[in-house]
Amino acid sequence: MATPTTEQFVSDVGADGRVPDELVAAYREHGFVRVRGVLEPGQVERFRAGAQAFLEAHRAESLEKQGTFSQLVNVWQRDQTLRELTFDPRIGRIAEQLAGFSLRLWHDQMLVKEPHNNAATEFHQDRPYWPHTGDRLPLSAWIALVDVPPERGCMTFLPGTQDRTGLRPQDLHEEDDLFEVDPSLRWIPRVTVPLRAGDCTFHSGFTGHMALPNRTDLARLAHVTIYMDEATRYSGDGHVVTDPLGLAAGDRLDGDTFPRPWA
Ligand code: AKG
Repeated sequence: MATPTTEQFVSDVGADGRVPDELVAAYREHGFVRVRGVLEPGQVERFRAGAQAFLEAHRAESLEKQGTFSQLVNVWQRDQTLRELTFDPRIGRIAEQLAGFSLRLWHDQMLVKEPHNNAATEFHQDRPYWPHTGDRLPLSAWIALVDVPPERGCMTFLPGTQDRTGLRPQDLHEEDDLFEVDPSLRWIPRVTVPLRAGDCTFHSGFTGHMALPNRTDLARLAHVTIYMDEATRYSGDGHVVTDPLGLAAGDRLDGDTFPRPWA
């Protein structure tokens, strides 16, 4: 597979709220794309202010404690402004267009690389962490609420790795872990994708990716909405989102906890 060119994996949203067929084809081939301007400037300002206020109030509850990022999960359940962002119908419909099937919300998360955190999020796949079964390829919308150049911690992707299923979960604090799990991934050309505020990347749950350290004075504010196949069932494995729900293995992940407000 050839390394994708910028024209192949970057696009604006059309007037009809859809992305071009070529971008859908690029997502299916490479496992990630960048969509410019999914949020209008006024929305960026409002959601950024909402994210900053939520972070100030809840930073201490971060799931991640090692300084890679402040990680606040399912903010949509606790903040009306951020709920509007997670439920954004335009972003949800683009996710369904890319996936090619109906999606539910798995969870959202605010991922903030604090100023000068100087720690990368190391290469990993997302789906091995999740207690899912019976599903087709899930995907995440990683929405930039500030400009995210490489020095502020944008993401780097391993194109075409969305077909590497079945690997054990990889440690996102260990630089080499993904490559120890699958040494063939080490030599794949890497694509680094800077984002302007209001842009987002979509990446599949199996696409290998990392995020660079934040070496700037400004916090890297990202809001990630994670979508799963509507037919996804619970595998029975532990996860912070499903642990409190009293589910049995094989139950469908649906209902109000896993909504599809863009439908
Ligand atoms: C993800 O959204 O799947 C990530 O791994 C993001 C990592 C980061 O933003 O530091």
